[in-house]
Amino acid sequence: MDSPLFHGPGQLGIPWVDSPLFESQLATSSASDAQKDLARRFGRDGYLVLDGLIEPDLIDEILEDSKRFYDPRAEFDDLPPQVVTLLKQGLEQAHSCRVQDAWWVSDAVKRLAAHPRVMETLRFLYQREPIPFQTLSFPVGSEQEIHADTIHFDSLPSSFMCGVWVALQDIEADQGPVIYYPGSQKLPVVRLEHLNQWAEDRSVAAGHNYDRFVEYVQAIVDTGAFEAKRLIVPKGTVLIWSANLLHGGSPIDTPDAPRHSQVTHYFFDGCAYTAPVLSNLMIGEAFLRNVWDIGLQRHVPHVIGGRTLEPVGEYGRLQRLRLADSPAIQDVGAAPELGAPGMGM
Ligand SMILES: O=C(O)CCC(=O)C(=O)O
Ligand SMILES: [Fe+2]
Repeated sequence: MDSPLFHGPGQLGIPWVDSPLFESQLATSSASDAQKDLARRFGRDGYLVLDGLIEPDLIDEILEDSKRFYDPRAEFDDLPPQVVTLLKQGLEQAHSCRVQDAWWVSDAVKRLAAHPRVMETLRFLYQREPIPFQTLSFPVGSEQEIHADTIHFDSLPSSFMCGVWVALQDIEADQGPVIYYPGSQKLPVVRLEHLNQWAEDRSVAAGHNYDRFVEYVQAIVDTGAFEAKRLIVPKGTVLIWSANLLHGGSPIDTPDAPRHSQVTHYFFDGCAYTAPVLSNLMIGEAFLRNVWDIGLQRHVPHVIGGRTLEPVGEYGRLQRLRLADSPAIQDVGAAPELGAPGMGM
């Protein structure tokens, strides 16, 4: 029991609040009673609703900037073409209008993604450094099917990921509020092998595999085992959901009702970062995410147990990982170039 692995929260490759050692570590922690309560609730329910964290002025600045990034005619000549494609592609969707990674063109979006009070809360909940790696800006409800983010974004070891959703306006029941299922984060993390699926080299397979996942989640919801909650909240409210919590966007009852919100997705440091829906993790083939820290504006390496990993070989879009400092397997092949920042899905 002298190993630091068992003393320090955040040392194990299991998120702190899910760890069997959580309660005993909490008992000896210097955290305030209020913080302890927060961590316990996050562990039990898989989410937290917080208010008073975000300055109204910052939200107004985002809303002002969003007029430009939601405008389909806006031109961004100073940006790399692949970033412009990224910014524009969600606007063209008939359903679920959104802009991915608007932080490229809005400093306010970037500041919300790396907001010190959000970062501080996540750092405490996970006892690791949070990495904001993707923003999604929504002018209307997403009407997104119920899912867990672990199918899109998961770490190795698993579940060092969360979403933070911020209401940029008051949200009422008819505007397609976020829907979520408290406690569902305790279900097993599901990957393709649990659904009898494989990731193929061609991207077309991803949609098919995702459909199977959505059917699986819907079957869980249909059992009635989890109570649905809808997020009807004032402007400025923050919802944190853990990676495996089931959530989505409820139907919009009033057509064209706005539902301005920003979601930022976070990983935590000391992990490798994958897209499970595009990976065969059961046989060590990973679609690795190219993680760009939006706050620090730097690339984040894949690290497990303090040792850096690098990708080797390529199987279509899939790769294997090896320890960068392991001489034994130096001859496996050269690591391919990593792509441009922010190009993860
Ligand atoms: O905003 C929503 O309705 C859901 C968004 C979502 O699921 C996500 O960004 O992970
Ligand atoms: Fe999600």
